[in-house]
Formats: sequence, C-alpha cells, structure tokens
Amino acid sequence: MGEEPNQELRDRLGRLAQEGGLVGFGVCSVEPFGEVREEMERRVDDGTSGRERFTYTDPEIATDLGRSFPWARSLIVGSVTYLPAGGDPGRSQPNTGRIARFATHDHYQPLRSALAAVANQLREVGHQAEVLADDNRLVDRAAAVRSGVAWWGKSTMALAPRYGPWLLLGSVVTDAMLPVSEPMARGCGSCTACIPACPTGALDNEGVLDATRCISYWAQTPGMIPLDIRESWGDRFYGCDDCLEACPPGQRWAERADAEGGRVDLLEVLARSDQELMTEYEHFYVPRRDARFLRRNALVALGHGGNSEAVPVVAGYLGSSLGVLRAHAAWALGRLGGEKAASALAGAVEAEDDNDVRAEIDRALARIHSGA
Ligand code: B12
Ligand code: SF4
Ligand code: SF4
Repeated sequence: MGEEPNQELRDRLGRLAQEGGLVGFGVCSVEPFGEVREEMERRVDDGTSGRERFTYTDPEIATDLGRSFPWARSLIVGSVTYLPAGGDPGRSQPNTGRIARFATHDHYQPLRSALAAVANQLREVGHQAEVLADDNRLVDRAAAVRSGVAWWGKSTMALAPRYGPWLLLGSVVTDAMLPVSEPMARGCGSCTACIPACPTGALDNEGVLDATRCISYWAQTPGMIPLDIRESWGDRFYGCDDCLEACPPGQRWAERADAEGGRVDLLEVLARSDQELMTEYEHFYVPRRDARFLRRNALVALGHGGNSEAVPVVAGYLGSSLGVLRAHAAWALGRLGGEKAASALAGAVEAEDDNDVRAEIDRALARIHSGA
C-alpha cells in the first residue's frame, strides 16, 4: 500500500503560510504539466513567446518537476497580494512615468520569506523542500491553477476572489506526501473586459498572450521597441497594468492601494548614473543589468508625457554613444515637437552614421514638419 497523505503536516504548513502573510495556499500533485508544455512549444514555434527566456529556455524542464527534483511528491503553492502596498500611480503629470504596481518595491520578498518558513518546517521534520518563485523550473500560474489557489483568467493572469489578478505566486516542492486541494470553482464567466483594455491588442479571446505585442514584455526586452508599440506606450517606465486594472474581480481591492508610489520623475531618471539607476531599481528585471534599457523606456515615456522642459534632456541623448538611445531620443523628439526639437534633430542628422538611427531622425523631422 502507498503512503497516506499527511493531513496534520498539511494543516501545520497552512497555518505557517497564513502567519507568514500568504493569502492563498494549496497543494497539488507533481505530475508533468503536459498541456502547458505543448502550449509553450506552440508559442515558441509561432513566435508569440518572442525572445522570452525564463521558463521558455526549456519548456520541458519548466513543466516537469521530476526533471529537476527526482524526489518530488507534492507541490505546495502560495500567493501574496502586493496591494495595497503596491501604490497608486494616480493621474499622469508632465515628465513622470509609471511603474507597474508589482514592481514599486521588491514585493517578492514577503512571498519568498513566507515560503521559506514552510520549506524550513518541512526540513525540520526530515523532508526535502525547495522554494520556487519566478524560477525557470516551474510555470507558476499553472501550479496555482492546479492547486486551487487561482483560476486562469482571459488576461492569462491567475485570479483569486477578492484580490483578482493582484497576486504574486510561488511554490515549495517537497518529498512529503500531502493531501491535494480542489481546483477553484470559479472562472471569468462571460466577462471579457481585459481584452479591449489592452492598448496593443496583445490578448486574444482564448486566454493567450502574444508577448511580442505586450508592453510589459518590451519594457524588459533589449533592443529597439517596435514603432507601433512605442505609439501605444503611454507614460510607462516599467511594466504594464492595463489588463489588471480593467479586471472587475480585483477592482475593489485596487481601490485600497496607497496614494503614494508608482510614479517617477523621468528627467531625474535620465540624469542619474548607470550605477545609481541599477541600485535604485535592483528588483527590476533589466536585460544584462544594463541601465540603457531603463533610459530607453524613459525616453519613450517622455515622448508621450513630456513637456518643453524635457526637450533639452531628450535632445542630449542624440549625442549618446549608444544607437538604441539615439534612435529612441529621436522618436521622442518627433512626438514632443516644436522648434527646439526640430533644430536638435536637424543638427544630429548630419553627424549620424547609423542608417537605422538616421531613418528615425528623418521620420521624427517629417512628423514635426507635418504638424502631426
Ligand atoms: C514569461 C513571463 C512573462 C511574459 C509573458 C507572460 C505570458 N502571459 O505568457 C511577460 C514579460 C509578457 C510577462 C508579463 C507580466 N507578468 Co510575468 N511571468 C513570466 C514567467 C517568468 C513565465 C510565464 C510562463 O512560462 N508562461 C507560459 C504560459 C504558457 O503559461 P501561463 O500563461 O504563465 O500560465 C497559464 C497557462 O499555462 C494556462 N494553461 C494551462 N493549460 C493550458 C492549455 C492551453 C491550450 C492554453 C492556451 C493555456 C493553458 O494556465 C496557466 C494559468 O493561467 C512567470 C514566472 C514563472 N516562472 O512562471 C511570470 C508571471 C506569470 N508574471 C507575473 C506578473 C505579475 C506579470 C505582469 C502582471 C507584470 C506587469 N504588471 O507588467 C505582466 C502581465 C502580463 C499578462 N497579461 O500576462 C506573475 C503573474 C501572477 C498572476 N497572478 O498571474 C508571474 C506568475 C510571476 C510570479 N511568480 O508571480 N510575464
Ligand atoms: S500587460 Fe499591458 S500590453 Fe501586456 S497584455 Fe496586459 S494590457 Fe496588454
Ligand atoms: S477582465 Fe474579466 S475576462 Fe479578463 S481576466 Fe478579469 S475576469 Fe477574466
């Protein structure tokens, strides 16, 4: 006969999780997530996962815990809500940018410490246990859905009653046999609010996200941001919350967010050194820890929400040694418009030897001259 699942241990772990601040707690089997793997491979094949690494580095590893943890027998899943502490960016003000609420602070820290307490308890009673949160070896949302911690929303977010999508997810994989939870008996029903709320049309009706159209993806992906995505960027500095803000199950909870936080002075961002930026935003995922990508994001946001004060600062980036910054500065000046922007662009075009950047400058000048 197989080993009986240990209900007493599960109850003890559940109490610890609650004391540690987890708002969701569930247990599921460690069977491979076969459908999720197929779905990831489909997205890699049709290009909708973009240049995403993380779990997409090896979908088989990400969907089969047995590959990384041959001793695994149960998966404990927990969630924290980062609101109200996530802040409220409030209404747009000139020369400022928005940080998505999940990134206003290191909101993963309370999640990891609550899960570490659960893992320590398991180790104390002789079990193996490892914490996984935002790890390449597990698709967190698939685990949350299987363990009854959340349902899978059409925005692709994992949602729970009361908190809606405002959750971060993590797990503890263990060799303890624990009783599993029932899946959550809720879903989106006929709601489709997130789909038209997405400014770039990245969501389809089947709960699939085209990462190459998602602003959150581009805010953390190196290189040139495609022109049509830049046009829809708004005043974002990092992340995007539009499909979360539109989600009815989380709206009352979002109203409880602090008034402070979530908005940064973009001129100040552009004035700082690389080292200062990477220290301040240490908890962001920034490609290669290279501050140029935060500057690039700030330039695009200034193209949307900057005023005349922003023009000389943005124009200064036409002299950057980095093509990606010269190109995005030119684009932003094209949107900011005015004589000073036009003369900075006209001055830069002569000296520009990168054809792509030159094309950006030409486009920006044409935009200003057309008065668009
Ligand atoms: C890659 C990634 C991204 C990418 C791509 C996201 C995507 N939707 O595919 C980008 C950069 C765009 C991104 C953005 C964001 N992300 Co992200 N991201 C991840 C990461 C690292 C991997 C996700 C992954 O592998 N997905 C693979 C796809 C296939 O699965 P999934 O959508 O995650 O899960 C669902 C499917 O598997 C589905 N499913 C199951 N069976 C089947 C079968 C079929 C046929 C289909 C179609 C689907 C399906 O059910 C699952 C549950 O919803 C995870 C961390 C992790 N290790 O899991 C965080 C994670 C998903 N991100 C998170 C967050 C907070 C965000 C943002 C809100 C940040 C922001 N404000 O900017 C946005 C939200 C954008 C959105 N609408 O999804 C949280 C989500 C928490 C939650 N409540 O859902 C996670 C879980 C991190 C964490 N540990 O909390 N992210
Ligand atoms: S995060 Fe923003 S861009 Fe990405 S799917 Fe949601 S609303 Fe669209
Ligand atoms: S907005 Fe509606 S459809 Fe989209 S995830 Fe939320 S409840 Fe589901």
